Amino acid sequence: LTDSADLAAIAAARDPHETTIFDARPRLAGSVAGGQRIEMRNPATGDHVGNVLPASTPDVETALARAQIWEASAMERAAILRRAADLYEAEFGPIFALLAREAGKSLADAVAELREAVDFLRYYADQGESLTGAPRGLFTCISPWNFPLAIFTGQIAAALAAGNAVLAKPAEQTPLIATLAVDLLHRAGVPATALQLLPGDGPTVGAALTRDPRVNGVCFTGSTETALLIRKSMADHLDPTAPLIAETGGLNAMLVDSTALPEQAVRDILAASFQSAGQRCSALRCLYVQEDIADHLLEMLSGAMDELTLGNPWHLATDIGPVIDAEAQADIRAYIAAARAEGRVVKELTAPEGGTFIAPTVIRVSGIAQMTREIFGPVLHVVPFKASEIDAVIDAVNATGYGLTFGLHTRIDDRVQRIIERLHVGNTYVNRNQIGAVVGSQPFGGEGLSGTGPKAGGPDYLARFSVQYQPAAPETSTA
Ligand code: TXE
Repeated sequence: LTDSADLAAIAAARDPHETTIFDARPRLAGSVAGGQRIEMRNPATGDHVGNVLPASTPDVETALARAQIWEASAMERAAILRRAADLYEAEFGPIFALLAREAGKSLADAVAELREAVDFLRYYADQGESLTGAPRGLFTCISPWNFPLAIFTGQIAAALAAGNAVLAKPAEQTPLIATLAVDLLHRAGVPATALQLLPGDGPTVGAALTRDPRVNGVCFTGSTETALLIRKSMADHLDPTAPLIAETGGLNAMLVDSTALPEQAVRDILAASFQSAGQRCSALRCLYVQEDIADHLLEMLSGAMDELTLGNPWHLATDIGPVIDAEAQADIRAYIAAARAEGRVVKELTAPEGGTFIAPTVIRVSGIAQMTREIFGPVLHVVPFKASEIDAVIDAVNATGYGLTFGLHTRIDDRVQRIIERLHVGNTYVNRNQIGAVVGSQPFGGEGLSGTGPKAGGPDYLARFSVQYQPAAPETSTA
């Protein structure tokens, strides 16, 4: 898709949807009662994008009562998931439009996100064909707004490929994209009883779907706090063998030593910190840079940041769109203001007026401080270190308790080896951008507070969706 379709074709396919008002409502295998209708607004402009009718308590009961295990053969299920992948590709116009207008995604982000969703569908379809005799049941899939198509689809595709029935609860911020996706999956042939959609908020609809004993397993991506709540609720209400597959936050770092190629490091820092307005669990939060090159690297980074275009992600020239909503914006703004008051902001762009924008910002930290809070936006912390302090840096990274991604820029082979041995993170990237998952070739997942494993898009993931699966190794301590 990305290679063959040129930008003009993509633009033409998106444009008819520029003013379309989309509608989202529960997709149930029974009649919908619905709650209070909510208007969805474009985070870049405030424009009305669509309406959502959230699921009500009777709708949750309907979904639980009507759900049925998908009784097709593994081959038939795989064929339908592949057909869904084809439909996703064919419908890229409305998908890109919604990713921009509901989730604030730039065109580059939207293209990558559609690619990932399609890859998940095809990869799990292939794997499902060789997963024989898996005990099946009812899975609740709860997803976040930051990859409202790719993560939403990946969870559902894995659970369905393994033969389960699914109740999908999308994030409050992105029900329109979720509705479009579920409609495509149904059009491809997934039965209405095997996949039901329940838009609604986490503490009511989400919580109800993780504490009903008819649910056999939960797949969750979102904050670590919510993962812990879900785990507790499952322990109180569900069968003790019910699996929880959780993918949560990160406090990701990168180490750049004085042997790194500065142009390459700067390019990767820019993408890892600011792409998707920093709203990726894999995003770079804390850059450890060797003292003797720190000023030079920061100067280059600052120049590169000046080239970024912030604005409405609908425009093809935009690099960085808004953050997801006013609440996120206020939270990140307050954090930056506190750092500014302490004189620690070393670079800050100017945010456009109107939408929920946060300008990419660099904050200096002195001493090998250990970060404690994930700021889910385009905010990079920079910590200079001395050559003698490399082990201390890695210890600080491990001490956060999170373990999702780590970037390393160095030309010293022994150092790569030594650092990887010492680090506790799920995905390490050497001399490249911390891009996250590549389905099939670079499975994605973290340790500790970052998730339960196994890695999404990897060979062991699907087995976890077998409802009586027992992990071979002890579970990690959290989430
Ligand atoms: O996450 P929540 P939010 C991190 C990031 C961000 C923070 C909060 O730091 O700032 O989390 O984001 C549902 N029972 N990440 O508030 O609340 C909720 O409706 C059942 C990292 O969006 O965890 C949504 O569908 N479900 C991350 C989903 O959980 C509940 C991506 C995620 O929402 C629930 C997003 C409950 N009690 C945020 N409460 C990543 N790893 O990429 C909420 N939900």
